[in-house]
Amino acid sequence: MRLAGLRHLATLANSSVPAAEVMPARIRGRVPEAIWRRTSARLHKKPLHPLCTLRTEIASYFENRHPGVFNMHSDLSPIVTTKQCFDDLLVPVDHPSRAPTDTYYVDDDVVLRTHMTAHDVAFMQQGKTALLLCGDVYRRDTVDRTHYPVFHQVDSMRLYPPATERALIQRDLQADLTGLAYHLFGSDAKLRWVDGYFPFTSPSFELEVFWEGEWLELLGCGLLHREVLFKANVASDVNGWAFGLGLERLAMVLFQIPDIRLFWSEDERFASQFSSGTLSDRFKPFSSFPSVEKDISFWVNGNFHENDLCEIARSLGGDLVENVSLLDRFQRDGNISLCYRMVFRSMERSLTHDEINNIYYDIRESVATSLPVTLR
Ligand code: FA5
Ligand code: MG
Repeated sequence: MRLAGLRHLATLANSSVPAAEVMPARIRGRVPEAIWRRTSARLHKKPLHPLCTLRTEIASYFENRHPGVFNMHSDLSPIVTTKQCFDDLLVPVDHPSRAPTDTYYVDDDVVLRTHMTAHDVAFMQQGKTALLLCGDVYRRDTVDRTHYPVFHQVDSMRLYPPATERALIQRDLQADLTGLAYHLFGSDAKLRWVDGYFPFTSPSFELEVFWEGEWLELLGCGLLHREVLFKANVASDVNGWAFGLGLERLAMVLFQIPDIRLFWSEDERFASQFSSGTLSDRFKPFSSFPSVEKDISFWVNGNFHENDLCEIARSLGGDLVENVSLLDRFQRDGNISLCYRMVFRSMERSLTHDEINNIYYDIRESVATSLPVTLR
């Protein structure tokens, strides 16, 4: 009964997200409260927010290039089934991305979507032949400047008339995407295609842009796998492409935003810098406040996963946690000892040592009681 209800929620293609406060406890399931609160933030729909600006910029690029072809959907609920998120997309049952250390499970077969591609099969089943989707996606991950457990993606899919040659579809896909990259980075941008791997596309590619001395991954894409099209009830002589890109890393580069936590800042000094709502906005850091570092060392007794430590640090320290990284690892008498450094910093103010000590001791206590480790 309970699972049936959740599955129903997960399959409502256009259901909007209930605010966290009204989300029944049974639906929150195993997802931490701090993560649930993010499901109602909808930064990609917040006027003048850099993620919203980037979303509309991408939508208008496709609208200009192919008038009336792509409709953008930005209000899909992030609660999906494991079938939508993984099975329909041929992600193997033992694939690491499905593990509870990487994915937020609401229940055994209901998750917070880890990518927007989770919606593609349902739309194809409804007969849609072209899509642009934008929304928040959730992944348990490490903690640093470019990783946050919630980020945003734009995903797209297009099916072609029966018997269209696959080579032509691939050329079309790559032309649309290099065009998008030139639109975002300027017509003199340096781009390259590299081979990629996704279970749901074949062949698969990644597009990279050379930016400030580094090749940066922009997006993943490919021709939809025959088996996925079959699951979507698409005729056997119809083919198409799909792509997905992460908005935060792109926005960090384009707007010069140095830390991914800033997208969640309520500080006026952040918002006020994006008043034009165009790609020409540039972020100037309001100031850099000093960091406070705390180390935690423990013996590992069982199946320890770094993401669990990061989750505890995020849950108790919130956005004050800037980085969690392994500092030292050694082995004695067959036992493994790990030492992690946690860096705390506010984007908005100076931290006091008392404040951080309190968080630090809460983290220690939670680690000692909920992870398979013995503190040293
Ligand atoms: C996917 O999520 C695929 N669904 C993309 C796709 C769609 C491929 C359709 C083919 C066809 P990936 O896990 O690589 O792929 O993520 C896509 C983008 O999201 C990456 O290029 C990156 O920009 C961004 N991204 C991934 N992980 C994070 C993270 N933790 N924080 C911020 N951005 C991230
Ligand atoms: Mg990737």
